[in-house]
Amino acid sequence: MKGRFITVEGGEGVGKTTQLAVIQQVLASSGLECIMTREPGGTPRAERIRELLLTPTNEPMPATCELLLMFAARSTHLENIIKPALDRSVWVVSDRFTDATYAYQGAARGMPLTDISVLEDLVQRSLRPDLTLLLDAPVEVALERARLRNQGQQTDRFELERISFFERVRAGYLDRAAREPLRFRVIDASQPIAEVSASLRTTLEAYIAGAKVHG
Ligand code: Z5A
Repeated sequence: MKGRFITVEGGEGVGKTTQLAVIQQVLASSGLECIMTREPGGTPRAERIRELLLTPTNEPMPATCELLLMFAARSTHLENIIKPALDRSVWVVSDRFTDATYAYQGAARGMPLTDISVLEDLVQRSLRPDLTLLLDAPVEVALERARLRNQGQQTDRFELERISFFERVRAGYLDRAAREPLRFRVIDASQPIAEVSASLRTTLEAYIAGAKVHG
């Protein structure tokens, strides 16, 4: 069976990192070799770009610079980690990918979606995720979780944004999910952790059963 490219998306604090272990466990118990990775990041160079993107500094970051850095990190991540794994028929799970760019730099920051689409084609050619798990919860719920988790830690550049920014991120994600219902599965992430895990498990097991039929 060929490898599949799965992305996990959702706003700040919605619970993606918490649920990655469940996803990994479902894949492993189905006998599938997989790698877990993240964006921005996933390779040493891309992790350095992540630092540039997340660390607040006195120099304002133009939205265009932010957009290009996201795709610069994605390019090295794709060529050095994601594509080689898929070529070896390994499944790849990425904590965020290009839907995050459409939601954050597009819907929230206001960069034209047509510009994002041009960069997507340039960097990814025809590669798109096979399955996207969108964890969705009201913004106040997710930000409160992030706030509790971040106590005593340094705030990153995105965490400095207002609630309206994260409302636009959420709307941007839901809009993309509505446009691509075959690729997206929207998971209600406002539930307790165990219930979100159970929904993810059921969704993923059904997807894997289908993948085993199609090869
Ligand atoms: N970004 C972008 O702008 N454009 C792009 O193209 C890409 C990214 C790829 C990366 O930050 C930032 O880059 C991100 C978007 C931007 N910024 N924002 N916002 P990151 O990777 O550091 O942060 P993140 O992706 O937003 O993830 P996060 O803040 O770490 O949240 P999370 O992984 O979704 O949540 P969590 O850490 O699993 O859970 C948060 C807390 O809630 C934690 O204490 C859990 O124990 C708790 N939790 C989790 N689930 C539950 C439930 N169900 N109930 C109760 N409590 C829960």
